[in-house]
Amino acid sequence: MHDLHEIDRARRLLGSARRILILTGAGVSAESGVPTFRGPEGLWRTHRPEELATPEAFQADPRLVWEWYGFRRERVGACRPNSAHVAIARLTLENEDARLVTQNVDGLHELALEEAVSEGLSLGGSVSRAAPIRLHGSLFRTRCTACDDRTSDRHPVDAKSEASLPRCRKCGALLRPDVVWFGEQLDPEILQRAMGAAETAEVCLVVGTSGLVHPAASLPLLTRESGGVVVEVNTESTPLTEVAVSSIRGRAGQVLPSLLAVDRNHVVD
Ligand code: BV8
Ligand code: ZN
Repeated sequence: MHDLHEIDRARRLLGSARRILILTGAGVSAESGVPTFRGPEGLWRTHRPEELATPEAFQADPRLVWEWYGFRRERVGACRPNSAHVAIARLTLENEDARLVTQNVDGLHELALEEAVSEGLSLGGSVSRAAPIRLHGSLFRTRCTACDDRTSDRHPVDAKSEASLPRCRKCGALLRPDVVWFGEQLDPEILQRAMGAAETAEVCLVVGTSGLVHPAASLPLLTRESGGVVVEVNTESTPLTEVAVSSIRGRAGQVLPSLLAVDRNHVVD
């Protein structure tokens, strides 16, 4: 059973804070059925994600890499946001000083936000501000390898042959998934926004990340260096546990609804 004392302490920290940064990783989508990177299903056939999610792998065998992204698109396309995604969407709609930064490319945060808005939960807050800052791109977007045209694309991928792979609607060149691969720089504007949110946050809530991939894993350190505190939710301890003032062992879908259901007006100091 979760450490209720720890959850209560974290609730107080979150309840008395305005400027909150939420940083999520694959663990927040685990209960939706999305395989994590380091979890048991992280392995795709005989390839480690770090091997396939590289420009070198795409250069060497675009058909194999597209087959992997096609598999993930199909798998993730059948998944629904879970109660952790919903709790986060509500907090970012309720509190205009809350920011969501995600490493996930599964689009489940966006789906949870759309549904919260359609349930009338936008409470006049601007939805665009509540939208997740996507550090590593999206499974459901493509980018042209020649003219850099970017577009959303939820179609199944035909990776039977190189000739059947997705092509650019503008110049006909080969498309690639619009994600950030290992060894590639993140979009500077997106990284700047994420670092800005980390520097000004009073609390950085880190949910379901192993904290091994940079620069994402350095954002909570930035919050701490800027005088804020780190709260972690993970089923296991991670390299970020030692920088957290509160680290809750539990599944995001079970912990976040109670952790974030903070009535801002009645938080007793
Ligand atoms: C870059 C998109 C400039 C593609 C991804 C500094 C030190 C060391 C290395 C580096 C460094 N700086 C740069 C590097 C290199 C590299 C890196 O970090 N390598 C790692 C492996 C050591 N970084 C880069 O290449 C970045 N680019 O820095 O450019 C540069 C370049 C070269 C050299 C210097 C500078 C680009 C990184 C982005 C790569 N793209 N994704 C795709 O998805 O296909 S990363 C991808 O993997 C995800 O987006 C995510 O970021 C990462 C997986 O991590 P998690 O999401 O945390 O998932 P994981 O499975 O690991 O953990 C899940 C956690 O959840 C676990 O802790 C588990 O316990 C927990 N959990 C499970 N279930 C639950 C749960 N928790 C709660 N509830 C549950 N139910
Ligand atoms: Zn093109």
